[in-house]
Amino acid sequence: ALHLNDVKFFARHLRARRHNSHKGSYGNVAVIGGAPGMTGAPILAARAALHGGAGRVYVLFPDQPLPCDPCQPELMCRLAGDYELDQATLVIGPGLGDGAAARELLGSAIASGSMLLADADALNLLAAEPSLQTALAARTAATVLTPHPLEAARLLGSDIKGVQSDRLAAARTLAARLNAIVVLKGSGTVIAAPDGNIVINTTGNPALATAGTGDVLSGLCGALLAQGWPRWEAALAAVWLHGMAADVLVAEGRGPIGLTAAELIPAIRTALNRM
Ligand code: NPW
Ligand code: AMP
Ligand code: MG
Repeated sequence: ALHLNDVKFFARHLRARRHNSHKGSYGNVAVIGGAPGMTGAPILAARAALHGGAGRVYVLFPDQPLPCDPCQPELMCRLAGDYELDQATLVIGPGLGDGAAARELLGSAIASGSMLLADADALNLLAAEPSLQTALAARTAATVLTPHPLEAARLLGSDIKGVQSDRLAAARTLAARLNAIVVLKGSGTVIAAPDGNIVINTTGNPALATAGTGDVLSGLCGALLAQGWPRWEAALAAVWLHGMAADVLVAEGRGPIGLTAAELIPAIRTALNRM
């Protein structure tokens, strides 16, 4: 596997913002998640999408919508059933839960023609329903999956030990089986494509071992997809930037102990603008 350590690798996909562009030029991201008790997860993803450059960002709740995020009023919060899913790049799963509405939304998201990033509970629902896996593998629009080792184990019918003993094989198998870019998270995140391409990320550190950092990664990757990055490069760059932001914050003394997922978000924006 190639080890990812060169910013020049992605620089050609960064496009300077044209003077006469507008928010419609940078894509819509809709984050689908936030069952009661887990509303912070999609909000972190949505804030990351906004700071990652998406033109408009929605948070679509499966059951009870929050009216808005008072600390991030740019976000548009809706009941998922009231939004036409074909209008945005979809990030589904953060805090989504496993209720009936969640299952139905995942089916609709997979069936849509939109680019799709599935994380967290969306991956758990997928693991439980082979028919959804078949539908996912038949998609033509970009699909990215971002499992942590336990989510990957559920998808593979294995356990954490089995996944961690050969992380490259686990990521490769899932990418081929589900016809998706697979980001197997954890120290030394592995990014695998259905065509056999595989990379190990070199940025990041244990400051990231805290609640919500995975949700931030999913929103960031959604934002790069929405801005037109090719799927493979979007996944690689999101993982690289997320880890780089954590490395910079640790160098500044804001970690590794007690860094929060929300603090990563402005640091990711800085890393992106400096690329
Ligand atoms: P252990 O502890 O080692 O046995 P789950 P979740 C393992 C939402 N969130 N290497 C590890 O197992 C999410 O979006 C909401 C090895 C760990 O205990 C989801 O929707 C938040 N093992 C939902 O909560 C903030 C690893 O997996 C277990 C590993 C549940 O997601 C938090 C956890 O997996 C959260 O994002 C690694 N690198 N990484 C909010 N503010 O609203 C993970 N594991 O049981 O699927 O639970 O990941 O917490
Ligand atoms: P999640 O488990 O979904 O919240 O995702 C956790 C995020 O933090 C992923 O991007 C992981 O790759 C990253 N992460 C967690 N622990 C470490 C670690 N020890 N070193 C580097 N990255 C980590
Ligand atoms: Mg997670």
